[in-house]
Amino acid sequence: MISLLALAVGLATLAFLPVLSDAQSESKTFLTHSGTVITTSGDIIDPLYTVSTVEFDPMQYLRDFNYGKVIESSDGTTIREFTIIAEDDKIMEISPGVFYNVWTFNGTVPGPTMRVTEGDILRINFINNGSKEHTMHFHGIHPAEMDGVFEPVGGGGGQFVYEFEAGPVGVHPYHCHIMPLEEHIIHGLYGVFIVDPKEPRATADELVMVLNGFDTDFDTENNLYAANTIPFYYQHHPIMINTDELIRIYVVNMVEFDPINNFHLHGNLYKYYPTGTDVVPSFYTDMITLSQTERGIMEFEYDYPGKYLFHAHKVEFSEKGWTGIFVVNDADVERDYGT
Ligand SMILES: [Cu+2]
Repeated sequence: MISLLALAVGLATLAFLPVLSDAQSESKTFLTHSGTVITTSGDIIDPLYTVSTVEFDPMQYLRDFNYGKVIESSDGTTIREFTIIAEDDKIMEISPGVFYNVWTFNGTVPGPTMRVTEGDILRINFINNGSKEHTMHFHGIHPAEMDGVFEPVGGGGGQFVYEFEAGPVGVHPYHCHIMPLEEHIIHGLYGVFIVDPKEPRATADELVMVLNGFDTDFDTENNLYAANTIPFYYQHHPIMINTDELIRIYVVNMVEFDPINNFHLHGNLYKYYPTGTDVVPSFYTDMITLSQTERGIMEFEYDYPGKYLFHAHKVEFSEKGWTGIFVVNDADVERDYGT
């Protein structure tokens, strides 16, 4: 009888083991095997229970725009409604063998690209299913109480409705604004917010690139860099575009710790619209430099088909993952085949 009881207790203990997989040390300071004391900026994942729980496809993210659920109000104003859920317990294999505790908006890093037109009312039903307080802070113009700074939303299902008129025109980041801010950003609580002008921009093949980095050993230096989270992804999976077709990139720099990032395009130059707030470009260049949350719109067309690199010209970043390839197909050849 006693042994049966012991077996039952043992089985019950086993049944609880998966729960431990979510457990993380809250300690910010720990002793390494060599005796060094390290202060971290993040939680430590227990490697025994590390299993990737996030699937992310950078190719799909590239051209994935979320326009929300459209509601026409009685005065003709367009309301665009979104539901955004924050979580902070997911594990992502961000590079082969490198598992990282990502904090997510709607399950991915970056969160969804929200897209509206200037003057639309943006309504976000924000739900915090994380274990910590989180918010959504948008760059742009809105009332103070919609700024996502002084209104922390508690974990375990806390809710807040952000509602404001979208503006100004441009490309803006959104991110959590709970302290320590650095920690909430580097774990992945950010995304892109595009406000289109009422008179639409010219038709183009549109892409979103969030430049980000990951500090996988919590020493406040990034170990990996990327355009859209996965290091080297677009080098191994080139982005297909066409000659004589306008390409428009909404680029947002979310790299923390390093003061600057940059974006160099090969075999071409691009028109650059800082923050996207003007419809007249400020620069015609093949290199822009971006500080934290700096962003803009790049526009270009390729005359010649072929394979072209794009990458950080801060070489350390490109060698640690922030690099990719455009394969430019000859549009005329394709048209000939099509007729
Ligand atoms: Cu947060």
